[in-house]
Amino acid sequence: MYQENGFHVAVVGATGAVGQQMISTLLNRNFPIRKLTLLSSARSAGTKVDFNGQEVVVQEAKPESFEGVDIALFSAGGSVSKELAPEAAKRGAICVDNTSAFRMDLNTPLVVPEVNESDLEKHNGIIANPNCSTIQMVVALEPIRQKYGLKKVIVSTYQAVSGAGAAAINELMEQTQAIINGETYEAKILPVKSDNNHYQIAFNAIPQIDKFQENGYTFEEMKMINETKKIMHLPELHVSATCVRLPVAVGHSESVYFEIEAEGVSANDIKALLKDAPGIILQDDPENQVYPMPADCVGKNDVFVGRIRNDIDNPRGFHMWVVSDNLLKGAAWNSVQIAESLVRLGLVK
Ligand code: NAP
Ligand code: 3JN
Repeated sequence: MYQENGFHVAVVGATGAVGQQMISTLLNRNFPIRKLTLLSSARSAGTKVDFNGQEVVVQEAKPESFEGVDIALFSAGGSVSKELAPEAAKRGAICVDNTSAFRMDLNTPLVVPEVNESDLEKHNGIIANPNCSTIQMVVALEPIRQKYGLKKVIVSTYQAVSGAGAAAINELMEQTQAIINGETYEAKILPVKSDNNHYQIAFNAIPQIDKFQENGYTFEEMKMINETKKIMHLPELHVSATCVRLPVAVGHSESVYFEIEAEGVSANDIKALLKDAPGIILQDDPENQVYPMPADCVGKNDVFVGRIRNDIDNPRGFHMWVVSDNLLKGAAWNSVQIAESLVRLGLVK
């Protein structure tokens, strides 16, 4: 499991919903690890984590924790990344940051390997991993952009609670059980733990993910809009988003409307293109009721696409349904995939 010629890898936020998936993804991919350092806040320091049969003790994340680290995967919130990623980079580590802290920074590449792997070459010690909802959408849109050009995207999301962390998964499970038992359960986490009001998620749909901005969009919606333009190198692309939380544990779904530049393209052309596109599994057979659903995508690294059809009124407009495991391609797998690309491109010292 440990490889003598491998890298010293640190996972920051190792006890969290994403951090746990990062650890299992590193293991499943047989990522070349010489030494594994697991970091969290002081609350979880001392926790023992099993790594392929060997115990690793979680430590409190501090600037000194990154001495000798080659690759640091951050997933402990934006304020932790803002404080500690520059400290890690200063000590020679390449940081792959899963938070929004550096995503829109002009000097930080924002990378989805299927779309813009070559942006990694411009890194200055920190690489940003995009928002989960953005990642699965751009994987599906990029082959379409390459072949037919892209003018406009309008997306509505149906997001799983695990995107809001381990506490939100517990809230959905306990609240569902309480309602079934006829008991009351006070919502404390969703839609946003630090916001004023909390609403029932069990048997409900909440049209708020992250805090509202002055323009009436939520921060999650603005992340999708701004990150899509940056990753696809399309500052002029028209993008709009509505993000909704559903009582699903894992797996984000998206209804994506897009308008292409080319004329005379059919839904079958788009299906043929996506069938062989990297990172995508096409599940599109309406006659046999075949389409992607989150329950089928859990634990898989791919982006699943179906329900591809022409807009009734606009021959250049199309609709598709895009589903992926938000903790894997949306977070842990995309980060480990970036780390694999960095190694393959010889960008890790
Ligand atoms: P989570 O389940 O609540 O876990 C949070 C993790 O961060 C825990 O390991 C926690 O350690 C650690 N942590 C908290 N404060 C810390 C501190 N001061 N110093 C060091 N570690 C600290 O949350 P999650 O769902 O894993 O998400 C974590 C972060 O990942 C989010 O805040 C977000 O920025 C990012 N994220 C990104 C995406 C994406 O779209 N790409 C999706 C989900 C999450 P303790 O156990 O000690 O509390
Ligand atoms: O809610 C979701 O489904 C995705 C949430 C992602 C998230 C949660 C808390 C903080 C992020 C993110 O990565 O965009 C952040 C953040 O801004 O770092």
